[in-house]
This record gives sequence, structure tokens and C-alpha cells, in this order.
Amino acid sequence: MTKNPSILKWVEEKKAWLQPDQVMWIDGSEAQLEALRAEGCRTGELIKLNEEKLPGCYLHRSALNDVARVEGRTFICSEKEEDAGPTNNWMAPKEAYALLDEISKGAYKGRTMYIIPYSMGPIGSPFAKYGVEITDSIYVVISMAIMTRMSAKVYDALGDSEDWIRGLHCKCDIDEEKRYICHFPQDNTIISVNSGYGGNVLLGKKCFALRIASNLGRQEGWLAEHMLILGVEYPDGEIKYIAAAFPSACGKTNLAMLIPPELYQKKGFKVWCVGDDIAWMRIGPDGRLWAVNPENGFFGVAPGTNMKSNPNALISTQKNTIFTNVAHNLDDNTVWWESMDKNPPKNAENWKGEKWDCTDGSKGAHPNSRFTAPAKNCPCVSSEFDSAAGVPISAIVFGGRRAKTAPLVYQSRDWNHGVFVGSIMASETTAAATGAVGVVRRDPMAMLPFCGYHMADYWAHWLEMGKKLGDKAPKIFNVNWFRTDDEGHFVWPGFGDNLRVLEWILKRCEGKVDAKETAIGYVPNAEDINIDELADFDFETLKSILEVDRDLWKSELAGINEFYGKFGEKLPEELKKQLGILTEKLG
Ligand code: OXD
Ligand code: MN
Repeated sequence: MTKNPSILKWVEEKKAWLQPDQVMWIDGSEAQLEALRAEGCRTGELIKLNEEKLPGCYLHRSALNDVARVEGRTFICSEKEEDAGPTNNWMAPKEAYALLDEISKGAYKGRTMYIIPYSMGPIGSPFAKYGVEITDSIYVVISMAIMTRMSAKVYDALGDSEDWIRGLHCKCDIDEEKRYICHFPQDNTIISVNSGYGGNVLLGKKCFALRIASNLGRQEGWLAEHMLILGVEYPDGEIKYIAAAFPSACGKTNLAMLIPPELYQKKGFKVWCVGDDIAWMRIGPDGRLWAVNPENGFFGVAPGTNMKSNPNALISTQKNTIFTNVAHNLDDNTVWWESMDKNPPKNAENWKGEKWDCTDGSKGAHPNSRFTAPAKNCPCVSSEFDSAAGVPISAIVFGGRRAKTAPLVYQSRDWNHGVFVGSIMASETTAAATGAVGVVRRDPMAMLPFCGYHMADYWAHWLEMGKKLGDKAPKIFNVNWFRTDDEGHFVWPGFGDNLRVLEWILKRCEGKVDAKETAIGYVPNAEDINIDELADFDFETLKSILEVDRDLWKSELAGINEFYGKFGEKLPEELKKQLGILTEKLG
């Protein structure tokens, strides 16, 4: 399959250590994948779903103790602890390798070792980075075939190069006490043991495309971000691209696949999805910031996805998709999850595989149940999805869930102020989660669990990127779809109507609309946000969610100061200065 000496040596070492019964070199061919799907059905790892209703689709169940990413057991194993910083777990590389070696010794006995070549980004693109993942899971192989460009062509692209990311996954016994997701940035290596859940074992995604790639981006002068990428097409056919970062449960996939309100559709507006989770951004030959989505599919949360909230996502899951931990409708061998529709199946199994009575108040699907769907299935996938050059970014948008503090939208004064706005990003916990409601959780640039090095160095890198971009830098904004009224109801309708805000953002990028300067940045004049044909929503209501409450922001300062305090000496002077400016402006 390959003559690359560094790959052959690494595979031989792992083979000797893991002692598989068989070794299978994955080439990405449909014939090989089909044989693996059949094998997965035979072993019970997969259930083939109704071929007529859900062609090429499978149901998978992870172990009951293994249903989400495990941030507490995720480690950055940099040489020095200070390089991981205060927001990551750290383990010394020597100690981590010894621990992982002990856990994985002989772990593939009686199993097959699959060797997966994959590319993050279109193969051959200047953005592309290559990886090889070794796994003992068929689920991982067929999921990586959806989420990445998995192909033997990666070996051709690599030639003899040693520049590839080593990924090792061992299911072991799915023992949560021995579960570790370890990253070794200095060795371009990721090792994941004792899990079979996607977010912990599809190593191309968070582990490579964010934690390792953020390190590479810092060294090589680019950005690896937890951002969606979308294109807004104007009636004249011109398309402008936006990259946006939100913490989880803030509607990233919904925004990425937005359906324009009827008013906009009639005028000829369209929205195109380039990516829903990760953006790699580089300065292009024209000096602007260009982005690709390094992934090839969507690993989306199923519950809440329906024909109203996100028809494009739902349609994306109707063929060649893997569903994990959703309910199984035994009558027609399809799947169901909470709020998919109002007809939960009567004859069904829940996500655990137990007989499920939909009237007993228990959940059919796990709240973190997922679909793994090819991006090409999405009705609004961008024609630039495979573009080797990526798409030029006009605006970067940060956002969070804030009941009162943040206005619907505001623009930073410049790049450095924008980096400050990203660094203080926060979201409030909701009643849906356990714990106190309304607690502010800081999640800078939505990268808290994904930045693979010291967060303050990451901010310094952002500031550096701004210097290189100069006046070609995208404009930076903050949005908040989640302002509530006195009864706690959301004020802004959200979903497709968010395009009304994106339109203002893009007009600002082109200098086509004025704004009001406030202590926190530029806020729209209410008449500049189009609320035509918006039911039950008047101008006064709009004005209320554009307000900046000085007292709330003054109390916000204490939280920012406390958060910044964690970063000590490493906190960039520029961010201290920005905090000083905000403090002064608030008076
Ligand atoms: C996440 C995800 O947890 O994309 O952010 O799965
Ligand atoms: Mn994500």
C-alpha cells in the first residue's frame, strides 16, 4: 500500500506491541468498506437500517459508559507543563507513553488492526494535512470514511515524507477508569484508549483538526478554529463568506445550514454551507484570510434536529449515514430521536437497546446521540466545498448564550479588539443542564476544550495574525441570539432569521451601513436591521435587544478580570490594554 519508511516503521512497531490477529490496510475503496459494514453487522457492532427508507444507513450503539467526549481524561502531553497552559490537563510525555504502553500492550489480540490513511482538507490542497490512524474498530473505519478524505491517495501525496499525524486508537475494555485521550504535539501523535465513542476516537476531528492543528497553525502561521463556514449568496450571484465560533449547544450546525426567510428567498438570497464545526484559515496570495473545512462530513447532535429547526441537516442524514445512540423503530427498521417529529415509535428500542415505551417519560435517544453524515448529502453544500484554495473570509463572528449582557450583534473596533471580544466569549448554562442556571462559563473562541497549547499563547498568535493581515483582515463581530425578556422567553426568533443579522454584518464589512459606537464596540442603528415580514416582532423589541446595559457590563468586568488572572505573565499586553479601554469606557 505504501513504501513510506516512517509509516512502515511505525506500523511494524505498533503491530509488535498490540499483537493483532490480522492487519488490514484500508484503501478507502467502496468494495472494502462494504465488506467491513457487512462484517460490522455480523459482529453486532452495526445494525443495517431500512434500505428503502434510509439507504446505506446503519445504527451503532456505544457502550453505556462511553457516550460523550471526556474532557477530564483528555491530556496535552507537551514537554513542559506551562506549554499546555491553565485550561488543559497536562501529563509529562514520558509518563503518558509509559501509561498508554502498559494499557495497550497486546490490546489487539484476537482483533484486526485497521490502518487508515486520511486527509484533513482536500488532498493536494495547500491546506491539507495527512494522518494515519490505527484502530481496532470497524465503526471507526467506516466513520472516518465519512468524516475525512480517507484514501490510499494520501500515501501518494505523502511520498517519503515524515510529515503526517500518527493516531492510535485501542478500544481495550472500554474501561472508563483507564480511558485516556492523549496528544503529543512535539511528536505529532495522538493516542486514545478505552473508548469507542466518536468524539474520542475519530482522531481526525477534535484531536487532530483542532488540538494538534492549533499547534501546527501556531508554528506555521495559520489558524485552526472551532468554526462553521458559510457563504451568503446575494441576488446578483456574489457570495460572501463568514466563519463563526460558538460553544456547543448554541446552534452552529443550524446557522451553517440556514434557510433564508421567505422574504430573502424571494429576493434571491441563498446560504451555502462550507463547514459546520472546524475551519482552517490561512493568509492567501492576495493577503486575505482564506478558509477550508478540513472535514468531509457532519458529526451532528441528533436530538432537536427536525424539519423545522434544520431541514438541511435532517435531509443530510437520509442516506449513507451512521446513527449512534438514537432510538430504533422496530416496525420499519428506521431511527428516531427526541423532537424529530411528534410521532415517537410505538414498537422501539431506546439508545441502550432496551425495549422502549415512549409514554413512560424516558428518552429514546441519548441527548448526545449523533449522526455521521457525508457533507455532500447536504442540499445547501457549497460548490466550493472541495476547493483547494478555500474561500475568502469577510467576517469572523463570535457568539454565546447570554440572557441579558450581550446585544444581538456588535462589531469590534478593529482586529485586536476583536481578539479581545473572542477571548472573553462566554455562555450561560441553561435549565436544560444540571447545576445552577445562568452561570457564566468562559469559552474563549469556543476553543476551551480544543486549544492544544497555552491559551494566552494562542491569543498572542491571533494578535500576530492580525499584524500580518493588516487592512485585509476580516472584520470581527459578536452575536447573541439568546437575549430573553422578563419572563425568560427568547426575544429574537433565531434560525433562518439570523440571516437578517448576517446581512448587517456583511454590509458593515463593505462600509455600506453606519453604526453606533458604544463602550463595547459598534452596535447597529435599529433601522438598519431588516425586520420586514417578521411576525410578532416590532421595532421597539429590536431596540431592546440592541441595548448595551452599562451596569451589567461593569459587573462583567469582574468576571473577565478573574478569568484573565489565570493566565498570569503570559497574558498578552494588548489584551490587558483592551480590558483597560473597556473599563475606562464603561466609566
Ligand atoms: C463538539 C462537537 O463537541 O462538535 O463540539 O462534537
Ligand atoms: Mn464542535
